[in-house]
Amino acid sequence: MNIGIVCYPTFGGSGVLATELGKALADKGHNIHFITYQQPVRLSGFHANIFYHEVRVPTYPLFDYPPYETALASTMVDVILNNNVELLHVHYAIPHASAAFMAKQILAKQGIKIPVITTLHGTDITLVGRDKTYSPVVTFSMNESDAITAVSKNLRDETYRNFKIEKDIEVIYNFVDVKRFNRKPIAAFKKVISPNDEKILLHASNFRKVKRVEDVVKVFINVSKKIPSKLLFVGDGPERSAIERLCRESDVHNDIRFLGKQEQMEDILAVSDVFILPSEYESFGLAALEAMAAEVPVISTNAGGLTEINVNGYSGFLSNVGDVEDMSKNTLTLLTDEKKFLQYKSNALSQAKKFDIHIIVPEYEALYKKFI
Ligand code: GMT
Repeated sequence: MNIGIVCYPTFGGSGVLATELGKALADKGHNIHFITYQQPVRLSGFHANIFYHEVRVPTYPLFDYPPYETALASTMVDVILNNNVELLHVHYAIPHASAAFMAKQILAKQGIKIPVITTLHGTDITLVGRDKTYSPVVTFSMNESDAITAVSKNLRDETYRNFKIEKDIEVIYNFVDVKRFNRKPIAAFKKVISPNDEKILLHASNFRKVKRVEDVVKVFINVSKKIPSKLLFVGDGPERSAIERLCRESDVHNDIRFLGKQEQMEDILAVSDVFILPSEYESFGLAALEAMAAEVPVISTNAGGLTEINVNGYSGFLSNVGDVEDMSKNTLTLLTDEKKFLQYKSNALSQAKKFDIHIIVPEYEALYKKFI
């Protein structure tokens, strides 16, 4: 199949998932055309079946806001016409679904029928898409898509709750390449991070308010009162400088390291003991799934789709949003009982295997086949 994939090229979960999907489909022999404004971060090296088409957004003195959506729709038309693309798969509704609708209409005038699949990822529905500035266009373009998928049951239900959707939303869970994430720790790296074999807590996110990163710091302060430990932060975003300030004001600031944006998450996960995700909402929580694939138990909230991924008392623990004391207690339960910890590590891996790339990618292929 010749598939066009549209996504955000950044470190965000939707872009990561879309890029990994494209790479997996290319490995299976399909031709994949990425249409984005930058090379996606997880797309490196050369693959015979992968093509990258940049969306150029020319500026003009009149444009206070360069019309990205128009540029995107025009690039979609150009790529489809010149590469025999048979289907467009857009990740994140805004503005990808409406740009795809526009491209579809332009091509229809030329007698070309191009199916559009929209995959909803989370904030496109729960935060941004619900805003009345966007919601009429989001609702319309979802309904005009040939198929809609959501990355969890929770997100599907939230979409039905917040928008007037006239068709079925299929749940296709996010996935992880378990083989890639299940790595041996690099001893030299571990030694640098925890020279005296301290326990390592990890958090990775885009440091938005919805992630409640301050709760990670609070949990770490509680945990390090009881056992020697280190905290690693991966990622960057609007809340990062406030979090750095919070850390600097605490007694444990020397035990906290900010690693910034990282491409080799598997190496960082391999040295980590526990992954902390105290989000106010996650439609899925791809970062938690990647942690579980690396045998790292997850301490998370029970918000949104996290309950479908992390199993309380099995692959980790779930707490109410903001219940720092419970999250601290659960972290200590794992880190002070070696037998239990090893059991949870193995459970985390078993749970991640249910979302393995080899199980989920065929679900997308089957969906594409219905329309091509
Ligand atoms: O908030 C983020 O983490 C970024 C956002 C995105 O679209 O890049 O993530 C959303 O999509 C991910 C991939 O499907 C999910 O794993 C995240 O849970 C979801 N974020 C939220 O719902 C807040």
